Amino acid sequence: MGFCAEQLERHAALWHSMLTHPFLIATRDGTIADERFARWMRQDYLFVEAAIPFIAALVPKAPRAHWRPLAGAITALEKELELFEGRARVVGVELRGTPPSFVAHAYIQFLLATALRAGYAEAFTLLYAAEKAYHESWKVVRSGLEETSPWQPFVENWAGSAFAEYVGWLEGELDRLAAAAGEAERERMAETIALTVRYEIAFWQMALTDESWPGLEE
Ligand code: MP5
Repeated sequence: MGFCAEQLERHAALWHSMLTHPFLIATRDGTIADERFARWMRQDYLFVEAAIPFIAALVPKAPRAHWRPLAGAITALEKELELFEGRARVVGVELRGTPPSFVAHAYIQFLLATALRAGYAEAFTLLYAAEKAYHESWKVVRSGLEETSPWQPFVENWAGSAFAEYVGWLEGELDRLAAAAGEAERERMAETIALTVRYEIAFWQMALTDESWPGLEE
């Protein structure tokens, strides 16, 4: 069994909590409150923006063969930002001007710190885990979302075949990096997967509940 399959099995309970999160279920069922979905849009827009310097910081550590796919990922992220802007216009949401929530801020710092401080295999693990998490999460939404929903373009973006292919590439490369890593590095990679999935759950939870900072609630 490859590293990715092994880790999905090892952290099955965490993946299950993520994929059954009430935010995803309510979005799938069309019962998500507009304000909650708007909160996710505003906060995820900040996350996607931060994902660009995250990937850019991976490039100097990456093997030459990864430069083109990583550059492609940056281009895709710019398009994704346009997707958010287009959807926000359609539903009348102001994307800009909201500061990051505590959870979004923490997750973004985790992204950037990992890119700058960790080795390539560990940072690539974070990229894989975050992309795999969104691919699987939006497949849950796709399984019940009405065709006419304004959120269908998000489904197409993350649950569609082009993204599936990209996640498949990440998986194959991560399996190879893990096979070449030593025991201690492989363990850090495994921890990165668990931590990333915990952040993903926290992010859905924040979108569902609030974007305040601890101790500063009104
Ligand atoms: C992704 C995302 C997917 N947009 N937001 C969170 C909280 N996790 C993962 O990453 P990308 O870079 O938008 O494909």
